[in-house]
Amino acid sequence: PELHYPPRINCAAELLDRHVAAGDGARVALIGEHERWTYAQLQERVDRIANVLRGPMGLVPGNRVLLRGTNTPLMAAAILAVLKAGLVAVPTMPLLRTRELAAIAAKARVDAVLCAAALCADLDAVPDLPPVVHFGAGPDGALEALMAQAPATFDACDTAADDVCLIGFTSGSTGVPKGTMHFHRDVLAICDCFPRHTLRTQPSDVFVGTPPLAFTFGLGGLLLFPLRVGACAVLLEKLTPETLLKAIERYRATVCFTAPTAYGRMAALAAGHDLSSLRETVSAGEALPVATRAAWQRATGLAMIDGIGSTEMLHIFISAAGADVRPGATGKPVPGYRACVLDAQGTPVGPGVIGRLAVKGPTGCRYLDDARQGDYVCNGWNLTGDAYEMDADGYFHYRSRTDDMIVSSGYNIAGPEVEDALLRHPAVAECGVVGRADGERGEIVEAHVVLRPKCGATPALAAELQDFVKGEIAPYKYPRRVVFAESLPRTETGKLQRFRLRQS
Ligand code: 3UK
Repeated sequence: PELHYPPRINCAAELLDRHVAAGDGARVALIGEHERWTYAQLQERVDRIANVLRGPMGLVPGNRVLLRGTNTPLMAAAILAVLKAGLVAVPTMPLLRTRELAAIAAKARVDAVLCAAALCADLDAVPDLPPVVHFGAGPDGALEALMAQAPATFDACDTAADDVCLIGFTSGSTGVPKGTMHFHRDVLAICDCFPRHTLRTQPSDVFVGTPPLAFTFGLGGLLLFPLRVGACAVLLEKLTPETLLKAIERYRATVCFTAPTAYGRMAALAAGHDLSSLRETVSAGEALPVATRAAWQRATGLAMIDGIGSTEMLHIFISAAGADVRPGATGKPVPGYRACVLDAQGTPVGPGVIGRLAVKGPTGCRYLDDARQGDYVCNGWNLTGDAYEMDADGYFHYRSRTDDMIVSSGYNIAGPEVEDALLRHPAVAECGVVGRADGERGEIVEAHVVLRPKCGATPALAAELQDFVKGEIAPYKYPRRVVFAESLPRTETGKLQRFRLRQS
């Protein structure tokens, strides 16, 4: 299906004002630790903040606003206000520190900063930053004080569908974070693809999950998607697997967004929790191991939706739900997107051949830094940096990041496949598999393993795990080295930091 939007459209007005105008202002939009806002109440907050931005803060359309805060209704309102006022949102991850924030502020050339009071210390040390307006300290918050003085209504800025409204920064697990620009129509397009066709969002849905709103996975899943259909989002700070389970129970959540590792941990803790309200659970950020999918299904009866997305593409573009789920595969292109697998020369390969994933659709990569653009976009196709294989039925199977393929004695070995095998062993809670330089074989397969409680980290167990892998997949892929660890290094977005395992 082709998506058509009018040439002038404001995504925040579409997501928010439409519901109030249609008489749905009394529906609950956002729930936080301390508040529950209807669509009408959210609209009023958004309008007051928009008036503050365009009034006392002196901003004009096109100006860029750095946002920093954990997942709260006020943070969500601030993001929407920036969009509604015709400004550009530059959301930043709560765990970023001074050095990273300085890099982002400089690259995005931000004109203003809105920051949760509890997180402003890291910004104080950033050089050449515009004045920081604090929020989230109750009536003492600078933003709250300005909001109280500002008019309660704001007419959405008359923006073009292809005006930039969002700059998303990649998590930058290896290098400097890269800024990706997205238009008003992109924000609407992601709402009209994956959630409409795969998740099938309903107005009665209650969304909950862990990804930060500053991560486009979280921005879509915990704010844009629910608002698009008039549903409700629960925004909670510092969720752990245990507190997320409690939140699902307490708010009778129907849709959950989080990363594969969190589902693995939640599956182990699910007994004793009433998760019967859940309708769909979405996993993204990294590959979903077959064992994790199975454990979650045993614990909840739910077939998980796996989906691959990226900051560059804004959200999920390959996925599957319900009867279309095929364990081990990510799925098929989400309606609106096309995908293929290319060889090193850029020629499409047929089923059963591993190559570089290429995708095309209503959204796509636009780096702030023009010099980077060719790294991701080639002949109109977006190259995500992932090695994928398509099967005869058109399902896409994730293999590894293109540059993470382990080459051992001439064999190409994908770390996630070995991880997938190890996770089927009852003693393994989490694992990460990387290549370790080796004089004889080039690289050897090295497994970092976190054991389940009460499993002893013994040489005998290491040998047992090696034999186990040889029985599950081609024996040459078995980990010649097994390292037991207490935990594995992960990014704020739930991704395993393989480069840190290789350095350890
Ligand atoms: C990897 C996956 C296998 C893959 C994201 C959903 O993760 C997101 O964005 P990032 O920019 O990273 C993108 C890269 O992460 N990846 C993501 N999902 C999967 N690999 N299976 C998956 N299901 O390497 C991809 O290129 O941090 C995810 C929605 C929005 C997002 N920004």
